Amino acid sequence: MPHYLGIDSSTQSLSAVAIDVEPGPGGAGPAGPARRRVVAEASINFDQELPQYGARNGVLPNPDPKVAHSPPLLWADALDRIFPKLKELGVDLSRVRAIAGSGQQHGSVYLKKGAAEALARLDPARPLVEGIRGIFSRASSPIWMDSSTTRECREIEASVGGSGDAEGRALAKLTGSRAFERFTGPQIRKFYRESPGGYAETDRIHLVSSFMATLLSGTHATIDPGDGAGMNLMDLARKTWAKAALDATAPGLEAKLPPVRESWTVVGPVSSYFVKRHGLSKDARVVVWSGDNPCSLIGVGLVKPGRIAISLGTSDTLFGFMPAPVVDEAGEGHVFGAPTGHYMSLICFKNGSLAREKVRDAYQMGWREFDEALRATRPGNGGAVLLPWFDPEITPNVLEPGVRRYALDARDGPRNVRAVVEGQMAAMFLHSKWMGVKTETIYATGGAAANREILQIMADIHGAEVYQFPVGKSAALGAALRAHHADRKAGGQEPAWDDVVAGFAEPIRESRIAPRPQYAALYRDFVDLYRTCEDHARHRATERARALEEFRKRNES
Ligand code: ADP
Ligand code: XUL
Repeated sequence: MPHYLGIDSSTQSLSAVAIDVEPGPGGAGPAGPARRRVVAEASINFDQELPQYGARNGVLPNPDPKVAHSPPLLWADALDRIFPKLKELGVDLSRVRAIAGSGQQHGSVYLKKGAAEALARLDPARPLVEGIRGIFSRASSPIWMDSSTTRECREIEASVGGSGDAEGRALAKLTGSRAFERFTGPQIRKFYRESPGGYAETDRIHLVSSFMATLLSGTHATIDPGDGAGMNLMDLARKTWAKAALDATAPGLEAKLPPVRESWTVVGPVSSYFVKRHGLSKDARVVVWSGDNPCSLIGVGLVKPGRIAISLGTSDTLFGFMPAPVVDEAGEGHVFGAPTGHYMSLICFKNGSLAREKVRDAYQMGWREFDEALRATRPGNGGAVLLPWFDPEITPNVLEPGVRRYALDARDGPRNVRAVVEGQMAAMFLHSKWMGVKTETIYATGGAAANREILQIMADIHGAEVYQFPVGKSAALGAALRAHHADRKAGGQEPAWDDVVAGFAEPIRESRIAPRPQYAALYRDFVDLYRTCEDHARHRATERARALEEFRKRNES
């Protein structure tokens, strides 16, 4: 039976999921669940297994809380090390027919001229990182956690929409999102401004996703509309680079970007390095990689409208399938391409798992004690609210970090634990209203979706039933399913997405967590209360930022 491989290069780890799919008569489906199975799942945690790159939680420490970069060599090293792990788990790599992948979104990698040539002549006797050290024109990669480009965001919005377009509506209409600090366009503009020499030396700018596919194939890979939409550079409707956005970002940019191609594009066969070093077949296809959220959309089977998923990973995201793009023009939401060729809506919260971990650690708890604290405290927490902005927050947009507590004693561990989770879930509920989806069912994924106490609060606050999945690594699974889909397309078939995801991306029926009706009214009140706290904190933050600006204007020349 052929294997398909999905690899997810995320913030804190790199994971792989290998699946088996029986082609069925004549190579087409529908193949039932018995003929489809996950063969192996493997993972490399960056902090634990590759500490020599100096990252913490996958990110390079920086004195400026707004700056977040990672070393691209770390991702490459993890890619080189995942194949022996899969082999140890019994995966016959020579049977892999296609590999697709998923990357943390928005992050960018800057390569010099000659990078593809260097990749094509790598020595398989030596580790990948040794052969690629010289290909970068920028040593580190800004990632999605970076929020240091507010100036560039405003410049790009004004350039595309004119100075009257204070909310970036024109850019949102064109690209699917107003300008966001972590998006690739503003990051590229900052690099161009701060390091014009480095920008000039850059021959190609890749996303994490297309960089990883480039390593695997030894040729510059294309970008798909799922990840391309996270750049503030792609015309969302046309799925091509948008001239107005390119011009607003940096000169000569189009020549440095790979083209946008559909999510089932085959980049080429796997490079001879991976064939010789790891025993992959020389015919194995590398399929264009996408973003982790678009891949998760497939990995939880959201190939039709009507349901949403919440991913509780390093970031918390809430997303849903969208048949045609409906943009949140003035808002906090995004529209990305979906790997099916349609669209998806998404909102992203930066203070996700790491915020829960910070609260857990502050009271010397493990996840078991964290769960006990949730069980020992009451829904609504007596009106306590915690705004968990340990780092600058994306949704709502808060650039000055700081945890805010209302009616909550910082010394009270159990109530702080409940408050962080209730605050996060209330924020998701409030900020997802623009999507206009009536949420009756939520598919939960990501590392923290293993935690049923957290999911109960999710169910109660959203008033929706919540399901877990057998494969926790939904982004890697979604990538493996995309590899299967693209391989069949390349073989001349038109596989239906329902059939592609069948038997894999299905929730565990018995995992259902129902919303508890006795708390419905209480949580409606709680969401209102939460909103007033958020408004209060944001109002004060804006006031302070203005006062600071005023102070600097008057007193620093
Ligand atoms: P990413 O793919 O973004 O690197 P994952 O989806 O693998 O992240 O999720 C990793 C996170 O899952 C960890 O940071 C951790 O906080 C969280 N996690 C793991 N187990 C639990 C648990 N039992 N309860 C809550 N959170 C958990
Ligand atoms: C989505 C986002 C994050 C990253 C990292 O817009 O910024 O979810 O994709 O997972």
